[in-house]
Amino acid sequence: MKLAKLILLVVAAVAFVLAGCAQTPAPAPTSAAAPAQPTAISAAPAVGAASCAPNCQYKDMTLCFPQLGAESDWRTADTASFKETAQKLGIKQLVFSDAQQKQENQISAVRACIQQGVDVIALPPVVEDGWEAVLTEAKNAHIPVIIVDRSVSADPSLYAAHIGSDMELEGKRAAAEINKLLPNGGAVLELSGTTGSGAAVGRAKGFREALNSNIKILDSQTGNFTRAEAKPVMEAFLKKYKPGTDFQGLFIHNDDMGIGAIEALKAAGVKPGDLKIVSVDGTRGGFQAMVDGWFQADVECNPLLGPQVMEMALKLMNGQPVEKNVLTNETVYYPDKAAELLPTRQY
Ligand code: GYE
Repeated sequence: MKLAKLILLVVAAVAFVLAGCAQTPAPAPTSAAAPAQPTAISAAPAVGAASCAPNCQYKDMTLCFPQLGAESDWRTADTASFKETAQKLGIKQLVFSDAQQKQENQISAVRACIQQGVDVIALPPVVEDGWEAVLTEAKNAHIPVIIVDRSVSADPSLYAAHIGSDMELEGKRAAAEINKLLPNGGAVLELSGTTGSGAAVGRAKGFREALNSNIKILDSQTGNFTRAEAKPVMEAFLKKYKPGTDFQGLFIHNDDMGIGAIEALKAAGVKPGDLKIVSVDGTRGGFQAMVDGWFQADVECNPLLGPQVMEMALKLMNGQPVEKNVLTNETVYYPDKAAELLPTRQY
């Protein structure tokens, strides 16, 4: 009896230990559904990243923010979020620049920040590729980099963390709306964002993955995330394809391009509701387009990233561990609530 008990105890103990082992490391999140799941803890940077560590405060922080441009209302709100948060928290300096959607300008801005010896760099990369060299330079200078908003293709060991939206999920959400709006199938046109940007690549991928097989993507062209560039693209589409006949819907990668497209649609005599239009961002302009009957859904992408980024930057300065990938919690908005919500929108 005693021996049997002992064996039972040993078996239970072994099982307990094995179960414990199986739980570490924590599995990577399989679904990107918000709210974000904490992922692996970043190994970089080394403890004591700043000389004030482990007692650094916001007043000690010099944060470099080489903004990628001013192409959209989303971007304007993002910039405002960083500037307002920096002021509110009383950080020592926000080193801000506007790269006008040119990667070479962003790279120069990062290099200038490395030269200056900033504490942390928060980089919103205009495109995914081509960051290895400058990220290596920052790493060698022991300046942690937080990739903000869009992603990079560089090895994750070259940066401390990423904070931003799950662009693929946004594309999937847009496809789910188009699937609902075109239950019998049909064809859509895609107005895509900046070529090679994490936002455009992710949204296009997610959209294709989740689109019903009876819905065809008739054509896809970039409008570079701007109103000015989207309008002529829509005009060219309308010369080539007949709305309602050749295509029934539009997937537009951001609200600003949607607003540019609406101008072209109006000029061509298309009426709100003639086409099923799904956009991304959830800006005031997007909400207005829903109120006016042009957009049937707007997939949220939240630009108010300043507070999260500065909180993480302080942790990095203090040599504390941070989550490697922090995803923003987002939803989908519809016309039925658009008029009610419009006055409450912050961007
Ligand atoms: O959707 C668009 C902006 O990278 C998420 O960039 C951002 C995108 C946003 O120009 O409006």
